Amino acid sequence: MKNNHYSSIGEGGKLRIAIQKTGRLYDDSIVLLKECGIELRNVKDRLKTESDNFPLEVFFLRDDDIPQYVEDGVADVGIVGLNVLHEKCREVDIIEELGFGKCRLALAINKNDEYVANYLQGKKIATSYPVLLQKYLHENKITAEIHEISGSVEIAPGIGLADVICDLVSSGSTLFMNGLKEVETVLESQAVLVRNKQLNEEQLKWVEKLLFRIRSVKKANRNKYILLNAPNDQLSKIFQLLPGMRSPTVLPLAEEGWSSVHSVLSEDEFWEKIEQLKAAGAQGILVVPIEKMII
Ligand code: PRT
Ligand code: ZN
Repeated sequence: MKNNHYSSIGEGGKLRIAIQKTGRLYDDSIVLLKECGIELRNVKDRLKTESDNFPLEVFFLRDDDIPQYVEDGVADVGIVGLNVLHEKCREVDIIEELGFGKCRLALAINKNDEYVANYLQGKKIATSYPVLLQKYLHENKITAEIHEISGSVEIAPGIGLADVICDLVSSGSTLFMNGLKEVETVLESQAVLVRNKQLNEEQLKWVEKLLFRIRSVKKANRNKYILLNAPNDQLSKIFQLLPGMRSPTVLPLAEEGWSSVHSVLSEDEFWEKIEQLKAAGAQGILVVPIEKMII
């Protein structure tokens, strides 16, 4: 299908985004757009919807179809798992990792088997990801038989269909419940924003605006706003722990010799920093979420 479809940006048109219709990526995709301040008209039971406060049209599709729709230019951008994207081998640009839908495509074997060297040689492996598995086997010089099945891959060893499986894993409980253990990672995956390769200037401009909002939301989600009280003679120690965006904000408290310090903390170092701040004399620590972070 040709790019620059009639309803894309230009002459009152809208940027078109493809997201999963139902499934594991649906809720997070809708929440992300919402956090970006993009309000969608009624999204339930629709093939597509649009926003009135951002020029965006949303197509709801099966995740497997999203790479092709974006490659063909039926949608300008899309949200899809890296696992599906790489399996489908479509020519699109990955423009942002979105941090949700995290999982890994992994090889798993019977939990009672010892995973010795060359274990996989000559084995029968069941998977819904034959392309990614073939690539992995080739790169690791393993000769094995790929048995492609479309769902419930985890039951394949139990019914004698395969010796090994190659499937998506997140918590690992499905493997555990089926008497399997994970032995190799084929691909680390998460949802990504992809873009058609031939967008025009106007389309690119709106993709950039969308991307700017997504990055601000992601940054805000990764950070917390922190407020604390500290004796003035401890402030320099506390400043070292809290660099903030530029430097912390300091306000005097009504009680002499004390100050209120405000700053931003990244989630990754959060608990460690809180302990260090307490040890440095901080009291009354408040931590609040940040809605957007524009730097
Ligand atoms: O209908 P449509 O084709 O759109 O949906 P789908 O059924 O193909 O996909 P869906 O909704 O199940 O998953 C969409 C995407 O979510 C996947 O392509 C991945 O990118 C991502 N994702 C993240 C996962 C998982 N985590 C996941 N755990 N997709 C599937 N699983 C399954 C896995 O296949 C296994 O059956 O969950 C089970 C394992 O989970 P744990 O937690 O027990 O390890
Ligand atoms: Zn699917």
